[in-house]
Amino acid sequence: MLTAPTVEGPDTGLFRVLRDDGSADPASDPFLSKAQLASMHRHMRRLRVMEARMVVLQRQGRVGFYGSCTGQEATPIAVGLALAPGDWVFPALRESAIMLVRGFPLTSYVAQVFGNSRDLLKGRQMPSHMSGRSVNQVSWSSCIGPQIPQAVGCAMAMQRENKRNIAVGFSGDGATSQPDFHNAMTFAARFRAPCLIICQNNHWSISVPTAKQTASATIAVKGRAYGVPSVRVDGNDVLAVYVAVRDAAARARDGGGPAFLECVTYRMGAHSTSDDPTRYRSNEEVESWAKKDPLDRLERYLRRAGLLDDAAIAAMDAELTAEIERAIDEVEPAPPPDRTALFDDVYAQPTWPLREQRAALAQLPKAESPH
Ligand SMILES: Cc1ncc(C[n+]2csc(CCOP(=O)(O)OP(=O)(O)O)c2C)c(N)n1
Repeated sequence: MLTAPTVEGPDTGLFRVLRDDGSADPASDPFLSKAQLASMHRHMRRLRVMEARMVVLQRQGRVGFYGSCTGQEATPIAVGLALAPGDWVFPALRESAIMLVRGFPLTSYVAQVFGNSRDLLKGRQMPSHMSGRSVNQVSWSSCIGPQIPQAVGCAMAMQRENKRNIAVGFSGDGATSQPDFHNAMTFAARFRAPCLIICQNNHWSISVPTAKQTASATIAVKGRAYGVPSVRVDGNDVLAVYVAVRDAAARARDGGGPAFLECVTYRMGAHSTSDDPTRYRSNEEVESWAKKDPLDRLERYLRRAGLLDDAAIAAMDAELTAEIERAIDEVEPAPPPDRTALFDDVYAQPTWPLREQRAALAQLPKAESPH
């Protein structure tokens, strides 16, 4: 009676488009136009260059913290390109850049990292926990998990309003061991919510390897019991993630219900600037994943197709670096947020105790407050 489940399916395989030699599998190739491929590549490269710069700013003491997604760029970029305006994004820890793909200004993004008066969030969130009303993206939840049921709830609300939009909720592999993941799956399936739940399996939850926190054969099989169609995707293959998200999103929009994608990838850098990964993982492991780098994979494909060469990459990097430096130069000198902004946005109508406290704070001599 008791045997391990062996049924093979899309949740135990690995969906790929890009082959190791840089060719694309014609059976799954989305045949994007040259302009679409160029945009995809530019976004990936911009994210890589920008995050390297943000980590340096933290090391120089100019910003307090940064959490990068280096090595995992394929999923945020593919998702950003596959979504429609009006769709909602509930990120986990490494999907902030979807905002940039969907038109959020780089200067506002960088200002959030500085947390000064140019920051739309008024310096209230930790760096990297950006959100953007203009692009329907909520903040990282530092608490692991709650964004997944929130995405499902948002999808259910849009379903009731007969909208054709979807919500995407992200998790890491670690977050799939949290109760919130399972609550979200139950509700998503039962109510056929128009949502995608996407797990970026980067093999580590800070210092805990995936194998030490789940006995599931894959993360994607976790969708089976809930009745959520689930696909295991090569998360370092930007074309594969794009196809999987595009198809699942179209199905959800048409009333076909939710989907669960496991994007298999690797966090090349530290968990955040507060972490030292050399304490818990081997150089050999990191080097083996470096060979599967998502940016290299796309560039191999573009070079083979005659769409990219060394000179184009060098010119692009110079342009992107200049763009990022301009954004930093523009926002870094801004003063801190006004201290009384602390009381903004707490209630639609501030209560009298808050009004009094705000006035009292404004009276304090500047030297007595940190700002
Ligand atoms: C509820 C909760 N428990 C623990 C933590 C501490 N913590 C922060 S990030 C993290 C690991 C998350 O791992 P995963 O979901 O795999 O995402 P990744 O960081 O790998 O992208 C943990 C345990 C937290 N923030 N919230």
